Amino acid sequence: MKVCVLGLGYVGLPTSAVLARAGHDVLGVDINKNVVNTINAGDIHIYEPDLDVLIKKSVECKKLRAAMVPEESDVYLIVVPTPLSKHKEPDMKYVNQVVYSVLPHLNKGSLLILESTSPVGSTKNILETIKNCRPDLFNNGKPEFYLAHCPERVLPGNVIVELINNDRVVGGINKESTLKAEEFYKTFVKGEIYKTNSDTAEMAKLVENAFRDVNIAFANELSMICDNRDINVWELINLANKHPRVNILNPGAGVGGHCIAVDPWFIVAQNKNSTLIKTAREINDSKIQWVVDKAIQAVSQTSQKLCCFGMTYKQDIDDTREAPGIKIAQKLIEKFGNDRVLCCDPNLDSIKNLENLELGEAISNSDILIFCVPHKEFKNLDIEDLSDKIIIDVCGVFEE
Ligand code: SAJ
Repeated sequence: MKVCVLGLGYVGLPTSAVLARAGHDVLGVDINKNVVNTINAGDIHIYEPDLDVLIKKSVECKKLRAAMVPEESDVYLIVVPTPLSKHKEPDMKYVNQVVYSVLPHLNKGSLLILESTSPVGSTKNILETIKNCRPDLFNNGKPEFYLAHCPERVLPGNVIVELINNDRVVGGINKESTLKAEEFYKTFVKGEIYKTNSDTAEMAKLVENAFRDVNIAFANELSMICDNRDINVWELINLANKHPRVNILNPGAGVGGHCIAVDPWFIVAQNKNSTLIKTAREINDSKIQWVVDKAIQAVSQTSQKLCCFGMTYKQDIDDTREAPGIKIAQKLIEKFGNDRVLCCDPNLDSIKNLENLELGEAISNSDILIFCVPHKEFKNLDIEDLSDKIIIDVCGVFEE
């Protein structure tokens, strides 16, 4: 099939590569000219294990090419960002833009799939747009094309493996669309494909990430409750998890990344009753300030220097999107100034607007060490060697 993938980011590019490997003729579309040129040269603009080899091969054997505008295809996949507006509402402008860009190319029999994480009702809204602009694609009010939502569910760092092996949920605007989308995913997915309607598919993705956020909030709340008591929260969670039906997640410096800290707001924006989901978001966001306050309380002399360790949004990756460590460092710099606040992340070459010190140098130059994510390099440190330092370990680096 000829497949047009709209958006060549963290999910769209690996998806294009996997589709090309499965034998489809793939056109990747992106509004960024540099991205298009990079892909056409057989290179990549994002890091993801094994992606470079796959893209190079797909481009060389002419199964994948990139362009700035879509072309007539059998399948269109929308994989563009759906960011959060400053009012914490989903911003659908990129989805709307690509929908308008494919409208002239749609035919009777075309399959259009929305993969971007979207608020409930988004796929039906696309149907309305098509109805208004392309009435020729309807017969007695019935669409003669196929339209479905199939949320992406991949974990950054393991995208290629998960794109193929994860189970998928597909939800069409009607039964025919669901079946058509299922048939398409079966050409490259080994996991199970579960069929539902488009509203449920949209909500499933939001709920998966909200579930995780609520559970992390529980762990974060516990860590704040246990602080200043003779209770080590890590030991506590470990003990509670011995119960056969309890599985508490890990507290940390806050929740980062582009999914878990964002998607639950899509539910809150549409539902005034989602008190628990909203509160969980607030607890996880507040953890950042809590860490900052703890660091401020630890300072007893103006000569002391503080260092934040771990500037990515989680351990052992190089992605800094919404990283709590960066926010903590920025707040501490506001309070103490650039000279007294240092940063260290062995996974990053540089950190935007912050100086990144090598691990040994960072330790020897600071008095108060704040660990924000448990990178393996930090776990290898011997706490005995740090006995002259004040350690704020909010992510369990030194726990079993
Ligand atoms: N975190 C904790 N405690 C924990 C687990 C995570 O504080 O016990 C923090 C992490 O440090 C990080 C944040 O939560 O800051 C998110 O990390 P994550 O590993 O839970 O999730 P992401 O954002 O890397 O990827 C998630 C995945 N969703 C789930 O695991 C439910 C992935 O499957 C989704 O496809 C992806 O979001 C997405 O695109 O929505």
